[in-house]
Amino acid sequence: MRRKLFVGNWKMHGSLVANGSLLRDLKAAAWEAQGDLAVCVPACYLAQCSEILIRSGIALGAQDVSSHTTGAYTGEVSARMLQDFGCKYVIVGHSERREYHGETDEEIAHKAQRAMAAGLTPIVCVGETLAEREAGRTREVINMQMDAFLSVLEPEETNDLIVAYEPIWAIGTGMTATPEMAQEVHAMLREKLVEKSAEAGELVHILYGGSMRPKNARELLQMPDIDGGLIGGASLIAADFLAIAKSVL
Ligand code: 3PY
Repeated sequence: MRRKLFVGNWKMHGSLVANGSLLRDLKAAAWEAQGDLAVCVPACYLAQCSEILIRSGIALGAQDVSSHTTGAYTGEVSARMLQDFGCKYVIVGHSERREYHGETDEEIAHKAQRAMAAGLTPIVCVGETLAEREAGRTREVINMQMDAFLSVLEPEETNDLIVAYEPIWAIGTGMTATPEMAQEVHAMLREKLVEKSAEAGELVHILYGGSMRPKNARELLQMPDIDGGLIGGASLIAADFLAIAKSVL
């Protein structure tokens, strides 16, 4: 039985003052969550957040990592650097990075490998666009994205990652996949994991990320292959993030 996991993706939001108050509110009520909590914060706030979260039980993560280990890569942050700040997780291949920064499946696979080599758990995001869904290409697109990173991992390494299904058409648009639509894709994702390793099929968390909110969380979280959420906007409000994390029956 996989324990639910709720990961906040703060995106490019926050300030020293706002982060302090959000994390203090979260820490005070984290015991109410029916699962594990983590926040993926902008890189420049890792030091601040790491200090506030010490001994809180709330894990820290980053939103991206370099596909290189070290060297002349201006602006990049390596997996080792993230590990220095106590990161447990790093989001890899979020649709916003694929779309606005041209990240390819190949680069995303390298990022996931770098993260794992440094002892971090990559949260690898996959998802289809509205046009791809409407053309009936969801399975094909998801399989391609999964194959890209699964093919560079050994079967036993596959146990140590997290997959997030982010239907691109449901990000920042207010549209949400119905629980049944989401479950259908999560089941496909689990099939792909099982093909690689039966153990990974059992162990790997598959999070739903696409406008998860307090009002839709309960129904989504009832689905057998939805193991938690990668939560955007709602994770910036402590009460909303916690309300989602309490929506488990
Ligand atoms: C969203 O919920 O909008 C996200 O992109 C989560 O990563």
